[in-house]
Amino acid sequence: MQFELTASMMCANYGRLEQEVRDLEEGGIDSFHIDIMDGRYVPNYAMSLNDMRYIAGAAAKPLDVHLMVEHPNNTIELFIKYLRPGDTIYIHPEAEYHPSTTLQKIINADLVPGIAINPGTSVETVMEMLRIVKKVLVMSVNPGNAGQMYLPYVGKKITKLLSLKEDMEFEIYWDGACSADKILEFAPKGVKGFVLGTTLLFGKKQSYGETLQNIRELKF
Ligand code: S6P
Ligand code: MG
Repeated sequence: MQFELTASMMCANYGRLEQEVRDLEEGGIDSFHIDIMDGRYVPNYAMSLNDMRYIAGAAAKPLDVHLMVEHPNNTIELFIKYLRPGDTIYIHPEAEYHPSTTLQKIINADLVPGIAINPGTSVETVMEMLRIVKKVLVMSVNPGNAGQMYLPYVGKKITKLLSLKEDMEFEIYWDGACSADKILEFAPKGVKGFVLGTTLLFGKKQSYGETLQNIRELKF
């Protein structure tokens, strides 16, 4: 079964960041998920521009930049500048007065436009944007931290999005507390990719390569 696996780099070991990037790429990761936080939209800082810039320079695989910041339209050029065609930027629509203007900037820069949907945000409130974006990042935890519990009511929202994705031409990605049972349940239904953090990938005894191979060999 084909699905994408993305490494949540806020969970990486910053004492050996370049080696982390290399180990993940050699282990078969598909992309790097970069959680940018401003301490206002979410109560945390996690990663910032320089972290993203460093990983962009070290990585051959694409970046998947998740902006958890207020009014990303004000600062998005800072991020766009260091990204390559094919990299993705997700914004949170409720953090912006005119989210489609910000999405257009992402499209104009030859990047992949995405929106991230919080657990408490309904599909109906982002409906018009589903026609603009190529990717929808469904948050299955509240944004701000790694290592949180999965919020089960998010499953119903994924079912709704799955029924819209062909017509509106977007793909669905999972972010938050991603475990093997979630991949087993949602990959066959059509969820295209999964962000891996502390639940499945980081801080384990086995190597990234072993973990990623085990996930790819899951029996569906
Ligand atoms: C949360 C962030 C996520 C986390 C990811 C970590 O604000 O957007 O990308 O980094 O959820 O994974 P885990 O398995 O520790 O929840
Ligand atoms: Mg994220």
